[in-house]
Amino acid sequence: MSSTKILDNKNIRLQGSITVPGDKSISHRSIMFGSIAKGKTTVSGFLLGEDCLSTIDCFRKLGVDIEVNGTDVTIQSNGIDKWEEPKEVLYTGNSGTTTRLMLGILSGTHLHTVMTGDASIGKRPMRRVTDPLRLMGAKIAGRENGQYTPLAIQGTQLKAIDYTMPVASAQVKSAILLAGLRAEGTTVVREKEISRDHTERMLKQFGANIEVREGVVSFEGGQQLHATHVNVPGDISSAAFFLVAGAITPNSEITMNNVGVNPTRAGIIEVLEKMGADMEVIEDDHAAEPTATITIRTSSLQGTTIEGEMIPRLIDEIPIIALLATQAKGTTVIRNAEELKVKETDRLSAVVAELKKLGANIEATDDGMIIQGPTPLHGGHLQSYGDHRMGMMSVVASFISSSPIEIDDTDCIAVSYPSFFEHVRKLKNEI
Ligand code: SPQ
Repeated sequence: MSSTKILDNKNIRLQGSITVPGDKSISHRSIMFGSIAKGKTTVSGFLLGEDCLSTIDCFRKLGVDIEVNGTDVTIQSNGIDKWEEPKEVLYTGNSGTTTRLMLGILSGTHLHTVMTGDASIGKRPMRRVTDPLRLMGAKIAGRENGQYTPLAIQGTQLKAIDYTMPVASAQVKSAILLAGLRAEGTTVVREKEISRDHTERMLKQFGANIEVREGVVSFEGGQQLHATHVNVPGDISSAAFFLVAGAITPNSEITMNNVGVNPTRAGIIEVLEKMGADMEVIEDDHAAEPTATITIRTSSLQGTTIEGEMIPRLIDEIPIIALLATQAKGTTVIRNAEELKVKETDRLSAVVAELKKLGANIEATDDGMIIQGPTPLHGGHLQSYGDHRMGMMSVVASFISSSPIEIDDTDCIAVSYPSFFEHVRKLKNEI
């Protein structure tokens, strides 16, 4: 396996401030919306992670002119009606967001396209998207009746649907809404638990008339998007690793500015507050996406229960929250998190297996885990499973382990946080 790292972080503390990279979900959407709209869209704070670069690559293959200059991106598009039929397969890499949202977008175009991704994408379920899209009239073919990539999409005229979501998923909701842009009639999506709402916010930002009320999103098809400027805030899912690192590593204090704190993403802040973390959150911007400056210090933590509507608001943070819980006094119970089984890897089994190797008292349940703490962790040899969030969780564990931690395949961290090790070096001080 490539990029094995042996981390000996005994006797360190974390001190200082960092600016976490741009939000992955919003960065993807900025390229998608900017490519659909006719004209020039500019983006600042774009995440140069591998997943978002895959999205750029797909739209370039559709003939959209996209220039990247540091974290500034310029998208010059003639609009969705003028996209070119790509001669090559669209490669979505490791990105579930790219794959699922593109399905929704491409279904309503005039184009034939084929999409595939890496080995992990090849195992992630797509019927959750292809089924509702087929109800809209989409023509999609793929392995196991459209469950797995590679997927071939023959664009066609779509019709609107009124859809009640069987799982809380922003990717499913967004794929339907993006297909709805090209559909005849009013598209309605109903959610029992609210998933991240970046697509709804960005539709408004690009001038669409959309109604959002108590878990029901509806809007009229055929609306044009208008090119604009998108300011991408820092990714709270990336900040989460340093929020937990700061709380569990002795003698630490970390400040992060410009962190996106959209309420549909900010579950980890509520959990840290409930667990008694020494933390300050100062909201600074109320633009399309709210942001804050967050300071966290070494904390004395209590176990808690995380379940229900909270789960979609911190779904990607559960691996690092599990590590946090090993250092909290008492029992932490995580329930209703079965969606973790279909991420880049089965994050439920992976988290339990890896933290057990370090001596954590953690057991898997059908839909979550139970963790008893606090437990001192020792070193060990961990796998990342090629999953960026598992890789970063293992690195943070090394800040409190009594002996070195060896981690296989840390290259995958570049999927969402290419400057992660640089930030670790910046914050790390030997005591
Ligand atoms: O894009 P991908 O690979 O699915 O990335 C993940 C992640 O950990 O970064 C999930 F594995 O984030 C998803 C998130 O879990 C990104 C996302 C989005 O941008 O809409 C929504 C969530 O997925 P879902 O399945 O709940 O809709």
